[in-house]
Amino acid sequence: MTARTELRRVDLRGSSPSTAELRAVLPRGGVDVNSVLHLVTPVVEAVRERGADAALEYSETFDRVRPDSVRVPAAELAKALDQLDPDVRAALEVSIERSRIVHEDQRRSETVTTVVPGGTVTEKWVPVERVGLYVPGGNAVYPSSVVMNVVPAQVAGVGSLVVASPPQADFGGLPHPTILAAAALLGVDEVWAVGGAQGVALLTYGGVDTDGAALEPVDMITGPGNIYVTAAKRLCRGAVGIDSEAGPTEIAILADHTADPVHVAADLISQAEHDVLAASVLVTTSVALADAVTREVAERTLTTKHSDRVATALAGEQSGIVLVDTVADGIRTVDAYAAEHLEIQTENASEVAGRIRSAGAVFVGPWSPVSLGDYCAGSNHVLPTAGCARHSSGLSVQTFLRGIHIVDYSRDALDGVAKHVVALANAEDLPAHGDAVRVRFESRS
Ligand code: HSO
Ligand code: ZN
Repeated sequence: MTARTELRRVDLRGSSPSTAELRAVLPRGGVDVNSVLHLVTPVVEAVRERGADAALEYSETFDRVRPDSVRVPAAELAKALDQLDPDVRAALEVSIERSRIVHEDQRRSETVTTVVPGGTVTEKWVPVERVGLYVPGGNAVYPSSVVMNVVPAQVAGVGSLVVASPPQADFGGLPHPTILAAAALLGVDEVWAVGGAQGVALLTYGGVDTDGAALEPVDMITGPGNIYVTAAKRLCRGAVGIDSEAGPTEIAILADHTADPVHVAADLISQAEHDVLAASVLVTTSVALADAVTREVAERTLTTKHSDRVATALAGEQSGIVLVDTVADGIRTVDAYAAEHLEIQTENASEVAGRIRSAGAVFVGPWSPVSLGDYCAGSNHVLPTAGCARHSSGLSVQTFLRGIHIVDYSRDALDGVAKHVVALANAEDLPAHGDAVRVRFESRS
């Protein structure tokens, strides 16, 4: 069955809404992660108490397959890489290479600040020791996401990496072969066949594999997943670090009369293809463009492969066309929306892009579609969704680094500031803090 699609319109022309009003009227969906916490809590608890045995039982229930072991044998990784389609391998190699170039430029170097003579604060950057990268299975088999998670972690210097992905009944209880091949191509040799909430819990608490080998817990988990995975990450946060919570994907396009409606329609559809909850939003100054995009989208939705999914996503309350008076109003609108992906299809696109304050990633002009960024731009495609771009960034080398301040003051440097430390300590009614400075300068007899 194929459905016709009509993007709903929000007409903001002639009004000047505040940021809060904009957030209220702009299309936006959302998933209620809290609503599944009660289902996920017992899974996390069972894995915390009984480790891999419990995780394997849940795999049997939810994935309908029980892998022989959690750890995927090295021979299976090699075999998957061997059998990988050569075109896909070549494309992954380009994706990895471009991603490495960009992420290598994100490396942080130590800074030493001399605050006063004899008083320095050094900031050094230390990679997280052990990271678990969650890779979904099911419909969404994304080797590109393996690249986007692994590359920044490797560039940051993370010493120990494990990829976890659900066992697939169709592949004898192993994760999808393309995921295994991507891991092998990236030089990741530790892959676990475990997914869902039980996968997140096993990464967090560790366990013992069927052959008695240790499944060591990780310090941090990154990577997208469904609502249960996200709920499990929320529950395990603290025991492990997590990246931001990934919601359904979003594309916003800020366009004027110069935009090509075919490009705009194709790009709106491209991200709607991910999920019935995906959001595709066009913000435009041009009614003629809005009309042309509406026609194009309806036509293309009929023939695109995942027609029903796309139609549902585009007809959903999270998608639509927003009409604004000027490009400046459009900038205010997309800033309030804070899209995961924002395309700028206007006159002077790079100048407009330079004025954007909130977006996970910005794609400038007619030759930088989001699909390029999904695979081969060199940028990262793990980006903040649901308006989190107002306060968060996408995955980067920084995600996997911890900054540590090293405070090193001499006697004179401490003496020079001692009275201020004592004054602030007294103001906070913490006199022992002041004493800890004062005793150092008192003569003891
Ligand atoms: N657009 C998705 C990433 C992706 N696209 C993976 C294709 N494969 C979220 O940024
Ligand atoms: Zn995508």
